Amino acid sequence: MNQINAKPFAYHLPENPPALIIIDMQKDFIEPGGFGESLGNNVSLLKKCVPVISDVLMTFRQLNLPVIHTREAHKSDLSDCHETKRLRGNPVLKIGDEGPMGKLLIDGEIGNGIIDELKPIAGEIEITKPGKGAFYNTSLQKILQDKDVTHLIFAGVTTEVCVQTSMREANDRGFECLIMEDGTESYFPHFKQATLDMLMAQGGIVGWSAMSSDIIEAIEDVYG
Ligand code: TIU
Repeated sequence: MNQINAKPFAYHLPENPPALIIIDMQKDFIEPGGFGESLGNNVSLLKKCVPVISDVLMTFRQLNLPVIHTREAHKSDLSDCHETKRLRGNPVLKIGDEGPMGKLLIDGEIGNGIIDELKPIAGEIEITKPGKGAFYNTSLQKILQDKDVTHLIFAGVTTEVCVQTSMREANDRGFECLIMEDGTESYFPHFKQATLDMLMAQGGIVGWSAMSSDIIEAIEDVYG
């Protein structure tokens, strides 16, 4: 069967394989001393999805399927960072300020890099994005169209901010989107559940959700 066991109903897998879109698995959000913690969050809550995403990533790598990693990042001169974003939340350390892992949310700094467990390898695309959504001011749409990719499997952090925004942007661009239920986390567990519910409501108004084990099983079955 060319489908993933998903909610609110089965997710059809097309002939041209889906891309795995891993959103913002960066030290800045997952490790202490980064942008996420500067906003007052308990960053330890996000760790749970790391081994889950790693398992699915290994499946995509073994089958040579498309993988895209995103990073929320700004230029060091902050020319691509709205002042409104920098000041929002009135954090002690703002975007661009020096923290223990380098300048917060700035491209090229240690803290802005993807965590070691999920580091991109040759052939995988890494996109820097100045917004919460992965399509805003990036070349993601063109990259996917050039590869004839129509289906996207989303994982990463945080569920209700960058993952949800990216999935909604993708849905409006005509992509068939699925979110990996155990491959995403939020600083607010009840926001994670609310987001999953919202995305899937009304017959999948934004898309589908599925567990990593069901994703791996179907992907191996169809593309293996
Ligand atoms: N603060 C928060 O929950 N998230 C972000 O700022 N960025 C992402 O979700 N990547």
